[in-house]
Parts: sequence; structure tokens; C-alpha cells
Amino acid sequence: MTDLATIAERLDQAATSRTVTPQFGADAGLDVPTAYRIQEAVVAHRTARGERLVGLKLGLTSRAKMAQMGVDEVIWGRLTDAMAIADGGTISLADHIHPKAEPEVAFLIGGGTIAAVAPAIEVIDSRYVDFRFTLPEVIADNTSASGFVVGAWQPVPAGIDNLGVLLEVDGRTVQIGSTAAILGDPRRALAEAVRLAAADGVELTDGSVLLAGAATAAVPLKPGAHVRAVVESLGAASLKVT
Ligand code: OOG
Repeated sequence: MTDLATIAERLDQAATSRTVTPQFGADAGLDVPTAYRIQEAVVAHRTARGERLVGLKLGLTSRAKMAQMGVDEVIWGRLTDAMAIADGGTISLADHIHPKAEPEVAFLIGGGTIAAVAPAIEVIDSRYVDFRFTLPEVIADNTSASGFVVGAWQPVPAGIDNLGVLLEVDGRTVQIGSTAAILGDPRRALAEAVRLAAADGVELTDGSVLLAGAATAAVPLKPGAHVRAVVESLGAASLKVT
């Protein structure tokens, strides 16, 4: 079995050098609890460089994502301040490996509950060759977390369980979904995130951001693309790619 610190180091180096790393494979003997310990060590490399934890993300909350990635469990990862992209901001492909975007809903946590909601885009960028991984491998890789855009925060409207979600690239709709795809109701993301993170001794503190999970499959980012996620009643979040 490969040493946990060595795996964490390899994943961190892949991210900072923007080069893929081979999958660890069965020989590494990774299971889910071990993978979360590696994730903690991977993110510790970031915090050691001065990054600050600002929230959590859920992944594989929708059937579309589970089917796309060939796994079938909800997973969670850590968000840092360095991953935040301004709404309407620009990211460079040169700073990534093979990034993809997915439309999401973001929650702002306050008083232990959902204080505000916003449309969001998550940029995922697996550190593995061909964006392929097993469940423990993607957990160890901080669930492919790379960047996130949060649109305007607003009070939580009465029903957010079945809002239409679009992902547009250069004004063309490339993915259509519904917030219902996120755990049946994205508000379930809070309880799920609290439960999953607590198992690793992590709390979702007030002021944290929670990305509830993708409402559609992810779309690869191309140079020059203008990407917009539109969530019915909540508005839009966007980014540009150079
Ligand atoms: C894993 C992360 C997926 C989501 O919202 O489902 C994810 C991946 O597909 O690389 O963040």
C-alpha cells in the first residue's frame, strides 16, 4: 500500500504543476475513509501555502453526474479562498489541466441553516489522466475541486426544489437540468454535507459556502468560451475562459 502522505503529495504536485497523475489503482488499497484522510492532507498543502478554508462542496449528487463518472455515492470536498472566481471573472486554461464547468446552487450558511442562496458554477479539474477515477481516487483528489463562481446572494425563495437550470456556452444552451436533480431537493445538501463532514470532524461554520452539487453533467472548457449558469428565479453566474 502506498503511503498516504506520498499520495497527497502527488495529487498536490499534479495540481500545482498542472499535469495529470496516473490513477493509483488497486495496489494502493484505497478505501473511502482512507481517501478522506488523503483529501485532508492534500488540502493541508494548500493551507500551508496560505489558503483559507471557506466552505464545502458536494459531488455526485445527481444521477447525471453519477452516470457520467461511473460512481454511485455522494461525496464531499473542501473549498478554499484561492478557488473563488469573481462572478463574470476570467480563468486561464494555462492554470488548469482539463477543466470542466457545471451549473450549481450555492448556499451561504448562517445560524446553522441556509441563510442565502445563489446561482453558481463549479470548475472541476481532475488531477487524474483522462478525468477517470474510482470513488476513493476522486475523494482523495478533493473531489476534483478547482474553482467556483457564486452569483448574487439572495433570500431563499419558497420552493427551490424544482427550478430549471441551464448551462450556456457562448450564448448556446449546452446542458439543461433542474434543481430537483440535486438530491431530489438541493436543500438536502445541507444535512448531507453536515453529516458527511462531521464523520471527518469537519464543521460547516457560519459564513461558509456550500456548493450543493451539479444539476447537469459537466462541460469541458475551451479557450475563449463564455460560460453562464442560469437558475430559474435565482439569476445567473458567469465566467470567461482565456
Ligand atoms: C467529481 C466531482 C463532481 C459534482 O458536483 O457532481 C462534482 C468529478 O466529476 O470530477 O463536483
